[in-house]
Amino acid sequence: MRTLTIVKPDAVAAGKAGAILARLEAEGFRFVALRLIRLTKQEAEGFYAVHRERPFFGSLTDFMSSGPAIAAVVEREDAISALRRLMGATNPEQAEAGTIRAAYAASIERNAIHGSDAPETAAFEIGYFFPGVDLP
Ligand code: 3AN
Repeated sequence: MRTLTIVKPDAVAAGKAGAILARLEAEGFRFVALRLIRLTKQEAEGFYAVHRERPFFGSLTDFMSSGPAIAAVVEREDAISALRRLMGATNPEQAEAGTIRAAYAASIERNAIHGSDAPETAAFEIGYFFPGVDLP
C-alpha cells in the first residue's frame, strides 16, 4: 500500500529532512517517488482545500508555501496507518515519545511532516504532486 508524505518547510529549514527520511526507511517505508517542492500559495490552498473553512487556513497555507519541502510517495504494509502512528499527534505537545512530531515539530501548525489520512486522500495527494507520473 502507498501513501503521500511531505517533509514540511519547517523541518527542511531546520536541516532535519535527512533524519526524517532516514526514519521512514528505518520503519520499513520504501520510496516510490520523491521530489523537492516549493509550493505557491495557490498550490498550498489546493492541497489543503478540505481545510478551507478552518480558521488556520490562511496561516497554514502561508507556512506551507514559505520554503522548500519534500513530497514523497512511500510504500509499506498498512502504509497509511503506519505513517500516521509514526508521525504522532497533530499537536506535538500531545505526540507520543518516539514519534517524528515529538522529535521535530515546533507547533500544531509547523509540525514537520504530513501523511495522508485515508486511501481516497492518498490517491488525491499522490496525483497532486506526481501528476501523470507512471509510478513503478
Ligand atoms: P494532520 O496533519 O495531523 O492530519 P490535520 O489534517 O487536522 O492534521 O491538519 C492539517 C494541517 O493543518 C496540520 N498538519 C497542521 O499543520 C495544520 N493544523 C491543524 N490544526 C491546526 C490548528 N488548530 N492550528 C494551526 N494549524 C493547524
